[in-house]
This record gives sequence, structure tokens and C-alpha cells, in this order.
Amino acid sequence: MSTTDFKVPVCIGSFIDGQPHLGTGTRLPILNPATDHTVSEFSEAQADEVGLAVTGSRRAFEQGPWPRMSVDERQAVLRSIHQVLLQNAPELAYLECLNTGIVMREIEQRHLRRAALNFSFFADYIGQSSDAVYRQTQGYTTTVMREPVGVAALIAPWNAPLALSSMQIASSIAFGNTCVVKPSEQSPLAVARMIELLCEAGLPPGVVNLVNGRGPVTGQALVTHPEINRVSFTGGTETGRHIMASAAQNLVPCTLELGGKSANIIFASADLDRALDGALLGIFSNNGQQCLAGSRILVERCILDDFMARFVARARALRLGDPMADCTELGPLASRAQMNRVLQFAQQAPAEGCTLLAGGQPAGGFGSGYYVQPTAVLAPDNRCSVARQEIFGPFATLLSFDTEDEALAIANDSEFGLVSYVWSDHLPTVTLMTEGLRTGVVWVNTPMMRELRAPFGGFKNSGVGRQSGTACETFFTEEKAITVPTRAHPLRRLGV
Ligand code: TXE
Repeated sequence: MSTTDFKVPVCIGSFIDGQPHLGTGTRLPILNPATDHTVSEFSEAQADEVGLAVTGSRRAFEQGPWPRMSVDERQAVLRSIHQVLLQNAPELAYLECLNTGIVMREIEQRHLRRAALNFSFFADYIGQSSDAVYRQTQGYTTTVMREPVGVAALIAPWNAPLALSSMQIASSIAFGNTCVVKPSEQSPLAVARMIELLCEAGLPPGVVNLVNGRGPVTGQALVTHPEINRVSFTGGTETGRHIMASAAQNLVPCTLELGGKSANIIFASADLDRALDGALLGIFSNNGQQCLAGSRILVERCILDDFMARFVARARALRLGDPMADCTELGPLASRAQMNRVLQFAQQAPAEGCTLLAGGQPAGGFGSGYYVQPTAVLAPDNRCSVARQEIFGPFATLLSFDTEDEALAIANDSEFGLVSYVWSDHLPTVTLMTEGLRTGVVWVNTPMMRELRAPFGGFKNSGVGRQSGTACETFFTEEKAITVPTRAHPLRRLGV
């Protein structure tokens, strides 16, 4: 099937109770980052339209079949979604690539597989989870059950819209909840189609509703709606802080998956060919726009010159181009604002003592597309802005260290604590580092490898809460303790 077979909608609206709902809100453009051309538009949901979506979700929760289905029935729908997403992968990948500039090969091989897997993973999980029974207190049995919490607000980012929003959707609905999804205003195209497909796969209407719009308008109305019971947010740290404060007004718990400035620590004792491949993948895959990017590359001083020369040569050789093309390794950034942000860091770095090793300029030959040259700087120390702030683009900051303790101190000297990477074949070094690193995930001798069974999430300003089967079950369910006496105990009789 050729990409021209896929229809791009003229305008995207909300999706409520299984039906498209085109409101009267402001029409805003949906852009192709590779060309800066408008490819579609969306209608921004105002508070009243957000209210309709939340009411639809509430009705589906209170009266609809989904929360009342047996686990077997819910599993069957989640597995059907897995199948339908894979069957429609070419169309979803096309829309995602068109709207985000993420390289098609990565969308097909990573994002879409993950999106489908998220649903089958939670189907498997709910088939195995169990309630707890306490019988330690003689004469009583106490059962602790978990029930769905109600309606979840899911706020998704623009750097991996399908992969990340599908995680939020699957992990909330698997436990019998309903939800309202708000994708990023920059990247609503593929998510809107995915949500239609959920219904086509057999999900009852109203279980997953969709609203589109900017954060302060649509997102804020959703997060603060009084009928919302949980908020799941993936995005920037400052936005996360604001969302959590807003949700706190209604005492609504939040899970926040935020930014990072992850250390990728390379020791002389590593397999340096693999470490080099891993470092390049860590910072340049997904166009450098990923929360788990290994954006601070810490290199043991005795191998610095050699490693740096090889890293820079490979970075310069990266194939920039049309994200739809098979040979492309690096596409455009997601927005003009993001491109300008990245370029500004490159511009300021020399004033802070950094040496520009590669890139730092807009990449020529791509018209008005948001392309930035693969960029690398050597920073004199960890205090520079490029070592502290999340840049979120194809921008590597290299630093050097002499000892394990120094590597650990630099790695941990960050407001973030999402992931870290260690490259060494020396077991005591690996042990020392994995025990000392203050991050939610540590990858040893491998680039990012997401094990869905294990918790994913960050220390410090990288987030609140975790994503895994058990963590999502805890977050998206309420516990209820039911105590029953095993025989008729004599009761103290009042008023006799
Ligand atoms: O994302 P925002 P921004 C980081 C990255 C990037 C920075 C800023 O460093 O440069 O964040 O990105 C919605 N109420 N990450 O500002 O604002 C918004 O509409 C409710 C890391 O573009 O965090 C979108 O749907 N919702 C990251 C979502 O929040 C609000 C992924 C994320 O947008 C809102 C993205 C409000 N008041 C950026 N304001 C990661 N963790 O992977 C905004 N939103």
C-alpha cells in the first residue's frame, strides 16, 4: 500500500461516546515538521466540550459495560486492539511521521510495536493479578479488593504520541476505568486515528474519549474538571509541576513522567565499539527528542580523545532527510520552537567554555523544515547549561572524568534522575555505579531497553510515580478492605 492511499482528515475534532464531535472552537493548524506545511487542522475544545467528554466517560463508567465486564471479556477487547493496531500500522505510522517528523523506520519498528504491545501486556497482566486475603486475626477474614477509580485524564506529549498515549490509555482502561485523552496540540493526527480504531476493535463507546487543544485551554479544563479521578501526564517538568498543583485542588492523584538529563557513562574497561554505537543511539534516535536520551556523555579521560573523534565522525555522517525515506537516520525536530531552543543552546555554549565539536547550525537543504545538524559539544564541567538543562534534540554534551567516584558525582549532580547508562566490562565498576546512581532506571552495556514488567519512572524532577503492571494497578485502582467474621462473635450489647 502506498502512503498516498491514506486519507489525512481535513479537520480533527473531539471523539466522544464513540462519535466524532466537531466543536465550534478555534481552528489551529497541524504542521508537517519536515516542510513547515499545514497538513490538517484541529478544532480546539473549550471547557464546555471538555465537559461533554468527561461526562461521556463518567456515563460509560457508571452505566456502561466496560467496568462490569469479566476480566476474560476485557482481555479479549485489549487483545483485539493489539491486532487492530498492527493491522493498521502503515496508516498510523504514516500519520505519525507526517505530523512529528520522527523517522518512519523508528515509528514502525519501535513506536507501533510498543503501542500494540501496551494493550496485550495489560491484557496479560489483569489475567494474573489477584486480591489479598488476611486471616491472621482469629475469627475474621479480610479481603482487599481493587476497584477501578473512575475517569482518568491522560495528557500526552509530542515526542512519541502513539507509543506514550497508548501506554496511558492501556494502563488506565485495563483496570476498568474510562478516560479522556488530550494529545499534544502539536501532534494530534495519529492519536485521533488510533482512538477511532479502539472502537473498531470492540471497545465500548465512551470508554476512551478524545479532546484536542492547547495545554492552558483544553488541558487545564480537563485536569481541573471535578469529575476527574486521576491524572496521568507525560511532558516537561515545569508543566508537570503546574498540572500537579492544579489537580491538587480537587485532591486528585497524579502520575508524572517528566524530563531527564541522563548520564551515559563510558569507562575504558567497556567494549568501546558497542559503547560508541550505544551513545549515538542514546542521543540521536527519535531525533534526540526522548526523555530517556543519554544526553550527557561522560567519558573516562584516558579514552576521551579517541572516543570523541569517533563519536564526532559518526555524528557528522548521520543521514538527515525526509523522515518517510528508508535511509533517513535523523529527521526534523517536532516544531520550530523546539528547533530554535536547540540552536540557542549551541549558540550560548562557547560563552560557557564549551568547545563545539560538531553541528550547532540549522541543517541546510531542507527548505523550511525544522532540521538541526547533529550537534556535539565538549563541556569543561557539569555546571554549564548544556550539562544541566534538558535540551531535547540531537545535541550531545560530552564531559570527562578520572575516577569512578568522580563519574558518580557528576552523574548524580542533576535536578533529574530518570535513567542512566553504564558501559564497562569490569564487574566491580558496574556494581559500584549501579548501586550509586540516583535514577529510576540503570541500563548496563545496552542502549534503552524497556521491560514493561519493571517500573519505569524517575527520581527527583524526572517524575512522580512509576509505570509497570503493578505500579499502574496501584495508581488506577482504589483498594477496598472487606472484613467478614467467620462465626457469630458475641457482641457487646448497648442499651439493654
Ligand atoms: O511540553 P509540555 P512542551 C520536555 C522537553 C521540552 C519541554 C517543553 O524538554 O523541551 O518539556 O515541552 C500539555 N494543563 N518534554 O512545553 O508543555 C500540552 O498541551 C494541562 C519532555 O512542548 O510539557 C501537551 O499535551 N495540560 C517530555 C503536554 O502537556 C497542559 C515530552 C506536554 O506538553 C498544560 C515532552 C496545562 N496547563 C516535552 N500545559 C517527556 N517526558 O518525554 C501544557 N499541557
